[in-house]
Amino acid sequence: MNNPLDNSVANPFEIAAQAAESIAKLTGVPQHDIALTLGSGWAKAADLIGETVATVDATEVLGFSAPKVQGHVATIRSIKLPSGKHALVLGARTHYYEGHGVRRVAHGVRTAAATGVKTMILTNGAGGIKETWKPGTPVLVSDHINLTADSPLEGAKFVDLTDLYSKRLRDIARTVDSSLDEGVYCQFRGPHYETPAEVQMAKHIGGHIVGMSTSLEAIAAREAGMEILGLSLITNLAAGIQKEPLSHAEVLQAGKDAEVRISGLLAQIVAKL
Ligand code: 8IG
Repeated sequence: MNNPLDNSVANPFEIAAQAAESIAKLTGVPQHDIALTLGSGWAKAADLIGETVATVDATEVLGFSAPKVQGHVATIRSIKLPSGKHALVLGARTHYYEGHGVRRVAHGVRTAAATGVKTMILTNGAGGIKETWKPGTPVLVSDHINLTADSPLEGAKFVDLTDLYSKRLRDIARTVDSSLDEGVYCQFRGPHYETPAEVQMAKHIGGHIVGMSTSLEAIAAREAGMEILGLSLITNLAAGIQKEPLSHAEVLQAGKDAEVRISGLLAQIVAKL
């Protein structure tokens, strides 16, 4: 239960470096090139992108802890792509709403960076504001609005976030599926879903997607110098956009229903990186 990241005098980058060292040891792969965080609905992609070299229980790696949400998995997988590149699949996202602070949220991407990763793929399940999006629609994240009022950066680190979600990588994704739409991701703290009024606020300030992850991780990934691809699976229309109340069970089911299709899409995108 003791997590070294919770010690405020510890250096999170040092802990990420140590975590990367154990991943190298436990997987036998000294360096990784691409990392993927698989959110709800995206888990099957891990089986499709290549050959699994090793699966590590995330709790064996420094700084990681078991996720509390049903439907989330706590493994770290090393996968060899047909291209020969090595992908690290992080099934162990810590959400901001868990209340363990931004260091734990950023630890996955910081560890990925420490293993040598240059391309970070962040996926999530999310609510859609655009009425043309049906549940099960995958969309590219074009930008974000961070509504957590927090940052994974500590101290005077003025990191540029222009083109945070790489235009180059979005263009590559659209060579796989030209119908892929894109939108601005609004990260709310959660774990409650939004009120319809909050969804209207998100819409008015330029948001298209509402979720509870990704933005803080993307900031940490950019700080670490990685290029970022963001993908959301719209599992539900946001509160008030859909007439029915939101249920976590239905959200998980929509993710399951779309999983094979969107995981295939993601695998095809990864093959082009
Ligand atoms: I799946 O409608 C999923 N995650 N904030 N709002 C927020 N997060 C979500 C939603 C949603 N659906």
